[in-house]
Amino acid sequence: NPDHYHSLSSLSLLVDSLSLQKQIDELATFSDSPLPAVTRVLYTDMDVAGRRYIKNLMGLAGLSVREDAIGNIFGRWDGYEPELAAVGTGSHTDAIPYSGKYDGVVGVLGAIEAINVLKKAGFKPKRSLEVIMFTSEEPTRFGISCLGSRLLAGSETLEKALMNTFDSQNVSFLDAAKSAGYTRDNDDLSSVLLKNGFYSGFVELHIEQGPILEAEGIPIGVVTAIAAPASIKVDFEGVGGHAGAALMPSRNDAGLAAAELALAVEKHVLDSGSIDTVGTVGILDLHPRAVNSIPSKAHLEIDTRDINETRRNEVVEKIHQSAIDIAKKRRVKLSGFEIVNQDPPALADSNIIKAMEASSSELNLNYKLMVSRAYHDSLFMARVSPMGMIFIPCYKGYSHKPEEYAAPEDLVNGVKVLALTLAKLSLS
Ligand code: HGY
Ligand code: MN
Ligand code: MN
Ligand code: MN
Repeated sequence: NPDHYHSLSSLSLLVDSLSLQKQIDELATFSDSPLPAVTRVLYTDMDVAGRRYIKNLMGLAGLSVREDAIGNIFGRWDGYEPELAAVGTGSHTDAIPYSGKYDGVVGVLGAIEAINVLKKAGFKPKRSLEVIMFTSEEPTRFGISCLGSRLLAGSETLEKALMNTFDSQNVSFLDAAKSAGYTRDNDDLSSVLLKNGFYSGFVELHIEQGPILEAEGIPIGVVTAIAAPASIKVDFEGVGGHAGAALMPSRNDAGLAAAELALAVEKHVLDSGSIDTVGTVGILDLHPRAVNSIPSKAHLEIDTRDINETRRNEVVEKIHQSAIDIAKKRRVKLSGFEIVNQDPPALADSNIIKAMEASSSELNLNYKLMVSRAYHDSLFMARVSPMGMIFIPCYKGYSHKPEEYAAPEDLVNGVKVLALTLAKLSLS
């Protein structure tokens, strides 16, 4: 019964730290930016090379591998009661431009290593264990975060939207997927949706991407909730003109409208009344992008989040109002205001939290209950399965930049807690 988990302290869990580090370093070489920076964007050649690498490791771990229509990769270890709902674990291996080699990767390579560790320990799963590499967690290519897990969790709107989604080079999602060998047979993506109850539980191992665990010297984070992310695309249009000859009263500068909105994002976030509200403008493109030409177009993309959904939605509303006010004041056209995603937060499942706490304690590892301010595929898996996340410390909390780093002993601890948690959930 799930309200307590079998003590599995008899299992001797031996993590092959050297081979795990070698895999992390090898996977990082599949990158469109020179090391130590990693860039691996959905359906590019480097992404396809990374996928091949992961499928090979899943095969070597004795997992049976399958891929769905958009390239979510599943590696299954059949339990002795294979008809029961399986226990899932996994993360992503796509990497935003000029980022690091641990974000997401730790939860995919670490999950495969956790399987190897349990096999070496002679563990026999009752519920099958399934490692998932989600097809793309980062919003880089199509602006859609957690695209793979969002679709798995059954988003009809996304299914339809993907029929008419293009990247910045005007390549359609379907053509990009086909170029990577997916959606070959037909454009029907409904097969991707997971049946409810497909997993009895889902656990993701991830670096904290924040400084708390390292600062407090605590080796394991047990995530209780994942913050609510939202992203917005905004376009302003003015008449542009000659940067020298047009006098100021006659200008309606789209670039300055965007700059003012960016500062308005910061203002609304800081005025929210909580340190938990965050926001930034990560993309700001000006047209025609010439030093002596008044920008006639400005495109900006905003990321704002909060642990509290209502507070986050209030900030989104205020940003929209500011965009309208700024456009009027500066006599530019607000030619686009698209809320790309405005997701609710997710709560971890109390039983899975208990299993992660018990596993950490059995391994004599101190742990801290904490919220994830970054989003993850677990945010969407929580919609179709009880969810849990295990954090390990990362150097100064650095992430989404080449200095991202997790120490070998932290990787080993994370894999051990994941392995023991999966074992407990498999027997529950
Ligand atoms: O942006 C995020 O929160 C995630 O790391 N992609
Ligand atoms: Mn029992
Ligand atoms: Mn990330
Ligand atoms: Mn991640």
